Amino acid sequence: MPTAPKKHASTDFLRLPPGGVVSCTEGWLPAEQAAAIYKELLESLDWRQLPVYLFGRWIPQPRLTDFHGDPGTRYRYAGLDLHGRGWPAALDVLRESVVLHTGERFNTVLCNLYRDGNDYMGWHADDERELGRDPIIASISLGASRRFLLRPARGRRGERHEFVLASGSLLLMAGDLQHHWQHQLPKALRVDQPRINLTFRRVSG
Ligand SMILES: O=C(O)CCC(=O)C(=O)O
Repeated sequence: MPTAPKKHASTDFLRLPPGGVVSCTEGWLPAEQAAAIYKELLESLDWRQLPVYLFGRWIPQPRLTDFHGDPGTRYRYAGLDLHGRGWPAALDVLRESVVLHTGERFNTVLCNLYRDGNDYMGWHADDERELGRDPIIASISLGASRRFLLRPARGRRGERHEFVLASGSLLLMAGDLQHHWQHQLPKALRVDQPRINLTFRRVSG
């Protein structure tokens, strides 16, 4: 049985060995702005439940997704082949803000809609080739608060860690985190409201 994760304050900075970094900033977007963007994206994005290829079979993703990026960008994971075709205005404004905040020139965003606490994302690392060796990932949360967990990747030792991601928070993952740690957004059966997550990534090739 894994031990209980170490809980972190919603504004915290973590170093996860050997060279990973996670930071969480609650209230990065003011509450009113987060609520307005949440409503706009919920209503305007093209939310779909796409099938993914995992463990040798095609299964519906346990959440809805949409993808945007600069024309010509391409992101592939779990059998999906996603192409950037430009930016809806609301996402472009957020992109500019995270670029200014981090200095990273993000050119895509993967949008996740968890309709309620039954929707989730399983353990994984963002380690696709097009993200490069040590990607910076900027993740904005909107809507219902959900738990976000980190654990050492297979073959490594260490504690589990937990953040609660509230609406308007910004989570950053950087350094070599994606090589040595995995993350997930578990089910939360008491949550009956939707949550949107936007993960800005820089892809090449
Ligand atoms: O919804 C979240 O906060 C997690 C998203 C995530 O892990 C991903 O897009 O890779």
